[in-house]
Amino acid sequence: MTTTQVRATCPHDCPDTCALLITVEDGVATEVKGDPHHPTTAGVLCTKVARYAERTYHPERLLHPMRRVGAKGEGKFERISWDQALTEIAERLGAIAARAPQAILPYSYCGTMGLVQGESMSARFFNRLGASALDRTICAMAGATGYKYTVGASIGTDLEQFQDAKLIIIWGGNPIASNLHFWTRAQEAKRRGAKLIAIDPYRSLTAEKCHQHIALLPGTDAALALGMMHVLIGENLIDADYIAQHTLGFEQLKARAAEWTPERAAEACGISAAEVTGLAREYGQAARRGEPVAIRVNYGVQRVRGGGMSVRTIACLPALVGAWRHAAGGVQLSSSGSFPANRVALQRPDLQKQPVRTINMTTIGDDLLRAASPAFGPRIDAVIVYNANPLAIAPDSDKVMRGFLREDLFTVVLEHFQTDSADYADILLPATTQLEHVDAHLAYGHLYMMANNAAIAPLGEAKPNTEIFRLLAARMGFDDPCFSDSDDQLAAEAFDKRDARAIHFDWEALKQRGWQKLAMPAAPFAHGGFLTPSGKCEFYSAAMLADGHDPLPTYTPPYESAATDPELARRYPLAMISPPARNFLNSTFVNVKSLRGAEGEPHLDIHPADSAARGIVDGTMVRIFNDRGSFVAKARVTTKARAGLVVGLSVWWKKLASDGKNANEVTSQRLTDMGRAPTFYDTLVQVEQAAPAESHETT
Ligand SMILES: Nc1nc2c(c(=O)[nH]1)N[C@H]1C(S)=C(S)[C@@H](COP(=O)(O)OP(=O)(O)OC[C@H]3O[C@@H](n4cnc5c(=O)[nH]c(N)nc54)[C@H](O)[C@@H]3O)O[C@H]1N2
Ligand SMILES: Nc1nc2c(c(=O)[nH]1)N[C@H]1C(S)=C(S)[C@@H](COP(=O)(O)OP(=O)(O)OC[C@H]3O[C@@H](n4cnc5c(=O)[nH]c(N)nc54)[C@H](O)[C@@H]3O)O[C@H]1N2
Ligand SMILES: [Mo]
Repeated sequence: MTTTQVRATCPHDCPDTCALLITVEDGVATEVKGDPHHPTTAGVLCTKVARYAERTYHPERLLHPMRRVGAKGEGKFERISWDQALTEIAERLGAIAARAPQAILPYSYCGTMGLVQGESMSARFFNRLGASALDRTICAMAGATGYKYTVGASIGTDLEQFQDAKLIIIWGGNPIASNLHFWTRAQEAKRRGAKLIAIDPYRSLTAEKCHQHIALLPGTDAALALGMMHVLIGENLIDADYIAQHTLGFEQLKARAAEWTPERAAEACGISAAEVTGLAREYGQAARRGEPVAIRVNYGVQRVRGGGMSVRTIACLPALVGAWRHAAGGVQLSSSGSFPANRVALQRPDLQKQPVRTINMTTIGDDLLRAASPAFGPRIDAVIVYNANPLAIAPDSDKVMRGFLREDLFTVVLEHFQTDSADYADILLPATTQLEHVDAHLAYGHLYMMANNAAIAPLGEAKPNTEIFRLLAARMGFDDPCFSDSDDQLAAEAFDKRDARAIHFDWEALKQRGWQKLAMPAAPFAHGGFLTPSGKCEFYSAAMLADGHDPLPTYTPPYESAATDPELARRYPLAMISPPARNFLNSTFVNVKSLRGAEGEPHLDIHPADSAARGIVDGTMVRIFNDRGSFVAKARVTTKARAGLVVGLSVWWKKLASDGKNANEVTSQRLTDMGRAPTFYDTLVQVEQAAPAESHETT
């Protein structure tokens, strides 16, 4: 028997991007471990990725191309050859492209975060084809935009510094579930005497383990941050030197913050004024004592109408108290802006002969149902889905389903499994998993460039995304030499070596070693150097004004709230959020039995006051509904959900739920204030006992 160990990287959409060691025995991957030497992975994997081999060898892996034989959505397919599949796709796309190339739309997100299997050959293909561009907004664009206005780029406190902080505010994140290796650092900080505070409407696994939990109403974070500013400035808990040297617009900010008394903030957030004042004092006084104070702001705050402004407002706090002076102070939203990823080389936008329209992936439901018009352009006639599962993860799911049901829509899906989206494919193509292909990775939670070597041969007839688009390009007669680049050639271009941060990037060396840290200062903004137009932390942003926003931090209540729409709130009085379940990764892993077993079935957490008013007891099957749709879940009566809030941990495969639906039946396609992003957590619903037929199926 030959046993080897292969260096790999976790491909999933998670800030941690772990370094993996794959044990391969006679060509079979038998163990997936965390690299003990990689400083952030430190030998520890989450339960999901520890089962990556189980997922790869899953009996339901797609192993050959297939053509639909049943109705759309029915999921009935027949096996065909690669040659037949490629011929049919090239013919269908060729005919559409001859008429209107922009009628073709790629739909992809971060099923893999790899720079190669993500957008490289695929982007070249669609650029050359002249297809519509996809605005990839489904996750992070609101916060990234707000942060950019304020700090200049997605650069912040290094994960490896957090253990030295004396106060950590975990703001809208649940790291025990979704950023485990940050939680390790936070726990170390706690052991060294730090205080941990969670700001979250839900008593998540993480909030439960913090010293303090502030359970505000969803979508009200900017009001809380403004209330904090009021106290910080009013009680002179600010760093006047840092403000004078490295910030812009303090006087205007001061005037704005003056309007936000703790009482006003508390009222908006549904918490007490003492909580607002207390939080500001903890933060400001620790900073005043010269202690590092750090904020980990995450995605929870962004998925609401004012999500961009919330992140922007929170991102002002460290500059106000001078927290950036310390390597362990400041704020981390995402580290992705630290990486000089060479997207131009990978994606070759120059292959596009003329400008194309952009379709927002968040509004795929509406856009698939739109007719051709001068404003919209051609109707969407073909969708190529890869690295994504829109039927499960996009908002307003009923519309998404109706769009994909269109008989005149040609749909190709590249997948590992027959997901909810795959059921709607005309042609379904088997893609390789991370164990079977090569890739290069950046991270959005740490600062290491990462390599993934192929550990095993592709299973069945599966092919990497890159190879599928290479073959399609050849079929379509695209003869630019770039369509022949190998995956190693692509990976070798992943980072721009001319950028000093990636000076140590060398693909062959990275493949050997697995990971390499960027060359970055430990405290990125200790001496200013913000990446904004002014080079300062912009409390006042002229760019925001030019883009039609309030140039100062402000608070906008959620679309679906009593403050904005009292009539709607009367009919649908409960706010619903659907954050990630610990054992799933978005909708990935839901079909892995051991992990689905750990989650059980779809649940809805509801506060005792709200359940009692509806005659619901623990275990009742309930129907959650609003004007957009409904889904069924089993009630868990718990004070983890604050009163007025219900929580449905997500994202379930619809077909693995008793009613064939999930939380996105009730979420809306409305967009955030900036970044054109989704408002998953800006959703009002009503909850009632499910009719016996609906509850029967799961009992
Ligand atoms: N296990 C697991 N890990 C994941 C994922 C997964 O699905 N499962 N998904 C990955 C992806 S794609 C992403 S983007 C990240 C997400 O990473 P995080 O942002 O850490 O996501 P969550 O774990 O959902 O934590 C969000 C928390 O915000 C809270 N929240 C909801 N609305 C609000 C609000 O308005 N204000 C505040 N302050 N809090 C609010 C929720 O209750 C939840 O506890 O995680 C990644 N990691
Ligand atoms: N209600 C609600 N909805 C949400 C969220 C929420 O919190 N609540 N979170 C949102 C967020 S943050 C995000 S990021 C999105 C995520 O949405 P998606 O990016 O669509 O993520 P997944 O649902 O994990 O689907 C990814 C798919 O890619 C496939 N895949 C993985 N690797 C490869 C590969 O190499 N090749 C090919 N061809 N396929 C591959 C996987 O098998 C999987 O089915 O969901 C969003 N939707
Ligand atoms: Mo995400």
